Amino acid sequence: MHILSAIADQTKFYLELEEQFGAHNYHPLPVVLTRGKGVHVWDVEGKRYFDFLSGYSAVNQGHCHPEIIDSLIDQARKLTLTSRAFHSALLGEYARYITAYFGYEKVLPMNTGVEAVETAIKLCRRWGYTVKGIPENKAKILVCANNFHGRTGTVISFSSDPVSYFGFGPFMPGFEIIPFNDLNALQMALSDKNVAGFLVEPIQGEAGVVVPDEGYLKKAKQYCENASVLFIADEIQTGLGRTGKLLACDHEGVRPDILILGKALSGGTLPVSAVLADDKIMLCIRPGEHGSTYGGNPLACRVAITSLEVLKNEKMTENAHSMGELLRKRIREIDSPHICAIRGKGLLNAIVISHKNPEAAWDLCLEMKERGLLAKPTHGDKIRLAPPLIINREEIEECVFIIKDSLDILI
Ligand code: IF1
Repeated sequence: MHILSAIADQTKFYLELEEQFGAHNYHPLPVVLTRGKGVHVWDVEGKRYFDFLSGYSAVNQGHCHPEIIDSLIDQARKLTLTSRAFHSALLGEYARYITAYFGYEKVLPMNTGVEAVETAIKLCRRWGYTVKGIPENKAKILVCANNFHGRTGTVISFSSDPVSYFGFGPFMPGFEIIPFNDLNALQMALSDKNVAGFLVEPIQGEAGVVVPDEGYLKKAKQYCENASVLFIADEIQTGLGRTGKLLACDHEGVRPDILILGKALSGGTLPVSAVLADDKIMLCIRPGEHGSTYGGNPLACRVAITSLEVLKNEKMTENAHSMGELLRKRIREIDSPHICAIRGKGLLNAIVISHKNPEAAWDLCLEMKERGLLAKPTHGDKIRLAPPLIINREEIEECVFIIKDSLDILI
């Protein structure tokens, strides 16, 4: 049966509406969602699915978490935005809460993830000039091949993926791409005295959930320290319990000099991101030199506090750890010739599909959708398995059955 013929009328209507009036910058699965609760979402036909993408880790706490939504609504009725021209009663409270939560002296609030990455880059450069003494405009930031840090002009300037950067030049200078998980390459690159920072995803998400060798992050941090270079962790996707620790860096006891958070900081309700650092770094930026209209707004502050509270109170990080172990164990037991790898930490996982048909991973995702599980392929052959962190044992077992049965379409 041709795939499109299986698409019901209502769904078709919305797909066409988007196709006609929306920019064509995405290629989503043909499913139109209207409702979410916990680990589930429902489409316009009323069909229920397990969400194995979790908004790319923005809904770690589960869809429409009742306490997060209560905070959102309650605060929305009181005050939503002041701009930073005035103080709000919530910014200070939030700043105290999040800095204590992660153990830093200061926070700089932004909105989207990429804005927080931009902020970290500016902060690092500024520190490089004012503290490290790098000559003006010579600061260099090391990044990793196959990185994903967002979509702005600066950030795509150091992407190694042509799909992200091609046709969008000219590009921002001042970055050097080194291989990920390669300590020798890092060591060599650090010999340049103008290096101010090393920006890294502790586990590369978009690259297909690439987990570095044990000890890589710890050694990398040491090398950076020895070279007076800031270790900047992009934990936008890996942070907030996703990998079975509060931060992915915690797996190796590494404390980044600059920590970047986003996504699940609002439990999927609105864009809330943050940059955390100690005074000696953060105070390099002075009044008027950086900011954002919405950054640190009262609604975001209130929602972020609750999102962090429920993460801790409901032990979601611990659950991500144990459910992740179970998921990988069960997937390994499937023993299909078409799953050539399962990797990940906690509930940030990917399977790699090997098949003569290059569309196999996409077809498998369509089949899983028919059977009630939503996941999305990347780079053709990888499928991310990243449900909300509140998923339980029975649900994992049920989902593994769905994946196992769906594999039958790959003959
Ligand atoms: C898209 C991927 C995930 C991120 C890290 C910064 C950002 C992201 C480590 C920027 C964003 C998203 C954005 C989304 C797809 C998605 C993604 F597949 F592209 F790689 F999650 F894995 N740092 N990741 O993962 O955050 O500005 O979007 O809030 O289509 O761009 P943002």
